[in-house]
Amino acid sequence: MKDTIYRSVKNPIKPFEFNEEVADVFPDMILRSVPGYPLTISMISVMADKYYQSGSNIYDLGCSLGTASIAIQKVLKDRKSKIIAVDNSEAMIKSCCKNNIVENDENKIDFILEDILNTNIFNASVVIMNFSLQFIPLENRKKLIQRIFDGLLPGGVFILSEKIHCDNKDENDVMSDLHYHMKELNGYEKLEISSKRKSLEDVLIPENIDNHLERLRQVGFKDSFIWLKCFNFASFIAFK
Ligand code: GEK
Repeated sequence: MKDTIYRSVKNPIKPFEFNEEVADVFPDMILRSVPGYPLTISMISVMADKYYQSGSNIYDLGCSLGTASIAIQKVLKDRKSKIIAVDNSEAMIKSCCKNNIVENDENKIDFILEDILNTNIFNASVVIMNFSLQFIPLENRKKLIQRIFDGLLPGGVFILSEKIHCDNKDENDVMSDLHYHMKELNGYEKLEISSKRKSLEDVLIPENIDNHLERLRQVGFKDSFIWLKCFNFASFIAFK
């Protein structure tokens, strides 16, 4: 279903919410809005396959419609694993449960409706936050990442994708302009783009790359690298 949520201007523009209206159009919305989304998903499955440890858990925190989990489930095939996919949007989790027709007991996905700040993370070899940390209040981010670190097994990995902010104003302007240009080429109108941007203000808070790397180091990750960057979006892999 096509995302036309911001096509007609509804004043005042309300803060963005992951409600049923968004869940219904989410695949189209994320594909046309996040540069390199399909590549990110397919490479997450490559990294999960590489770093998954037998008998451990995989967490997909802020899973939306479970796209990353489903890609991992496919790649792990009959390797025994437990994929725990968590989101606090009822509309998203309802849709996941309805659509998850893949019957696979070897590496089944448990879809859980929960705030990821409360998720019990243990025996994990792979933890994914694909564009979800940016929605967590700034003051809670370090505590959450510490819990992820603590729940990982030695050798486990944390894969983190985020919209990022660049401190250099010129660089930030170029990257944002390119992102908006991509959205226009993907069929969004200028007004739609600016209305969505307004609704995301104070809801999606991007940080700069150094903040991310420094926090990963502070909680204990021994190495963290950027494995993908496209315009003002980046994805990190951190090793315990
Ligand atoms: C993908 N990872 O397709 N607890 C649980 N879920 C949350 C919380 C929270 N506190 N805050 C936000 N979310 C997905 C895409 S979308 C990214 C992730 C985007 C959830 C929120 O409900 C939404 O489903 C998701 O994080 C962010 O690979 O829309 O830009």
